[in-house]
Amino acid sequence: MESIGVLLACPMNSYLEEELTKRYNLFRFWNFPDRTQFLSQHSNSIRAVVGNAFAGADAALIDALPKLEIVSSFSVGLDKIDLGKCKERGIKVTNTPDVLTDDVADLAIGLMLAVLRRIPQCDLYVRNGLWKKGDFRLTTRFSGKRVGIIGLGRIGAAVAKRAEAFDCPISYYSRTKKADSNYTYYPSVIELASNCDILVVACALTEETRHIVNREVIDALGPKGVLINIGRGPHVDEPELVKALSEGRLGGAGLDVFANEPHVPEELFKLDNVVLLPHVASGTEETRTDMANLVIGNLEAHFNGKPLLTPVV
Ligand code: 8YV
Repeated sequence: MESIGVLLACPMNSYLEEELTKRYNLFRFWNFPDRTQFLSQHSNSIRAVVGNAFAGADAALIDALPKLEIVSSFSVGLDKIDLGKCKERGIKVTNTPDVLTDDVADLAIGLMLAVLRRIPQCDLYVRNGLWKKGDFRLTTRFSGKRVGIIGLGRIGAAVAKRAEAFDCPISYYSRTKKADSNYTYYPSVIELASNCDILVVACALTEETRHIVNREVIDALGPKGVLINIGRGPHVDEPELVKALSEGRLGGAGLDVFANEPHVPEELFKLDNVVLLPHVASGTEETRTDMANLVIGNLEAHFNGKPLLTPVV
């Protein structure tokens, strides 16, 4: 399959890159600063794009690749891919569901504990020698807190399962009530936020869910409430979040994702009630290898005329 051209949208995983290089004629998009020139030279040989949460295949890129057959994403999220355009053109799309669910849900619980029990601050307290001067201040219990989840898909359900083990009552918002769930359903995010202590964003990013956490929702969560975002930055109105945290209208936040990664609003650095992570929820050796194997498996299935492993479109 040496002659099949595959475009890797941005650097994402060295094992994936090696395996793709063994199998395909791999173009690393970031090595070509003049993209117009690159596309005019190579567009006819590219039959697959591999993207991730940061760079995928937008309408312009799809339009520029007349031979594109498949977009295989190294992510479960599909927000960087123009799915409508892919459908129109008959381009297949795959992602990496399931393999990352446990890690992302683990990290969501980690963020809840980190924010409420102030784990990063405690660590700094010891490192900075402050313990010798006195005990760390009291924090807030996590067990038993009411956890509200936006989006009860694979990841949302895995967060719920873990939070249940901490005796947390679970409620959720989704477009429709899940017939097979015993958790409390709220038909609006405002109602969910008004009735929980910790609000978790775990839904897909679409036009409907962009800014699903807005000022009203933040105010409904309130000065004792905590927001956990393991979805996408644009799920949250970030300037409103920063304002609410700074003004004490929101109790705290644990954020793995931001509106304009890797840029994080600097106002957040000064705040003691936030824990900030560099989009690492799926970032374990084990999961990233599984994700890479899914990307490769999907490409191989496609180019060998076999059923895709995790088709989206
Ligand atoms: C990754 C993600 O951080 O799966 C997703 O949607 O956001 C993450 O797993 C990313 O795609 C890895 O580069």
